[in-house]
This record gives sequence, structure tokens and C-alpha cells, in this order.
Amino acid sequence: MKAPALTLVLTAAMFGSAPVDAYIEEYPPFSRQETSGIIGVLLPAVDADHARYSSGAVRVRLTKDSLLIRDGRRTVVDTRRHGLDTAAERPVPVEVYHVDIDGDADEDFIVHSWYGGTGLASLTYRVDMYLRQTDGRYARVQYETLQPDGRDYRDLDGDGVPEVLVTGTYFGKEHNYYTYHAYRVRGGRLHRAVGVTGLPKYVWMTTKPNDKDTTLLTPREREAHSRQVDASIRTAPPAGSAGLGRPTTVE
Ligand SMILES: [Ca+2]
Ligand SMILES: [Ca+2]
Repeated sequence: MKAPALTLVLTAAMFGSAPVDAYIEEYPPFSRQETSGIIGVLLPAVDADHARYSSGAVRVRLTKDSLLIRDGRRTVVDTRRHGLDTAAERPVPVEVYHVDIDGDADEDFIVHSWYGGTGLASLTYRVDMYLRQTDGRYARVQYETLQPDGRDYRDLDGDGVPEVLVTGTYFGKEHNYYTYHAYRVRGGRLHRAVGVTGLPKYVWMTTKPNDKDTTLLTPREREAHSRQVDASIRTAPPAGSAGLGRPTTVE
């Protein structure tokens, strides 16, 4: 059994690197039994232990104060001078995945960045997806989630294309919950994944570990919150516009 998430966060902060560890282990998105069997589904291309990655024309380099992603002559991401001291305003990239997340046979990039902080806030990460289009440009999607890792990108409905798990919190009148929502990436956007068994899921933050979907929220409350999550997912103009050769800075 792993140490509580908060301990991991504090320990990692002391040593100057951010942890990336999907799920609130005490309140998992799936039943505890199922969650224990899916570790290591997808590994990052670069992280704190692996600074460089290349595949075909793609080059990725992650240092403690910069992230560079290039696809041939196109610069997809170029961030510099980030650090934990300014993480709250400018989250620090901690790992990058190179995977076809929308099923169009072109590999896309997923960047996890950490805001720093302490307590519940320290669990929050920003996810930037760079979705390769047929013209070689990258559509961009951005959202916040809690403790992302490769387990957040799993094929949940068996169609061969990963779904995306977006994790958050819901503060109700009586109780607070961790929330898990499934999305599909299509056409450069995230769409709510309807029909995925067991999701969305609202897990009551009890004093004991809990992996059950709550029965305490009404369908109306759940739907209202799902719409807020939908609305929190941002899209942006394509990164690495053709011909300009200008770096795209993720802010
Ligand atoms: Ca793709
Ligand atoms: Ca799927």
C-alpha cells in the first residue's frame, strides 16, 4: 500500500521535484481491486528521470527549468525559466506523454504541469494536450485535474481509443467529494464520454478510505457539476502554426 498522497507531495517538495501520481489513492475512480491491476498502462516520454525523448522527427527535452517539444521544424512547446517559486502562476512541466489520444493514428503530446502549493491545492495539475492535425499543426486543449498519470488515459469502453479521466473536487452543502469524469478527444476537443460504466463518479471524502460512488447527490446536482467540468476545459488556437517557426509558450 502506498503512502498517503499528501505525504508523497510534501516529501517530493522537500527534494525539489513534483510527484505525479494518478488518483487519490484512498478514494479511487474505480473499485480498489480494479485500480490495483492497471498500474503502468502508459509511461511518460520524459519526466524527472528521463530528460530526453526522440521518435521519428519528434524531439522532447525536459530540464528543471525548461520544456522543449519539436516535431521536425515545428516548435510545439517552448517554455523557459519556470521554477517552483513561481509555480502558482506558471505551473512547472513535470512530464510529457507521446501517445495517440484521439485515435487518428497521429501521436499527440500530453503535458502535466504542477502548481506547487500545500494541502489539497498541491494535488492540482494542469494538463495541456497538443493534438496533431493532418496538416501537422497541433490543436490545444487545457484543463486542471488532480494527480494525473498514465492511468488517466485508458480505453474504458473497448473501442481501442483511450478515454481521458478528469479528476476534481465537489464541495456540497453537507459533504465534500472527489469527482471523476470521462472524456473522449475528437476533432481537437474533449467531449463528455457518455456510456462509460461507473463514470462520472463522486466519492465522499470520509475519514475512512472509500471507493464507492455516492448516493447522496441528486441527478440534478451531479449534472450541474458535470457541466461546470465541461465548461472548465479550454481550447486554444493551434500550436506551431505553419511557416511562422515561432516558439509557442505555454502560459
Ligand atoms: Ca492523434
Ligand atoms: Ca475508448
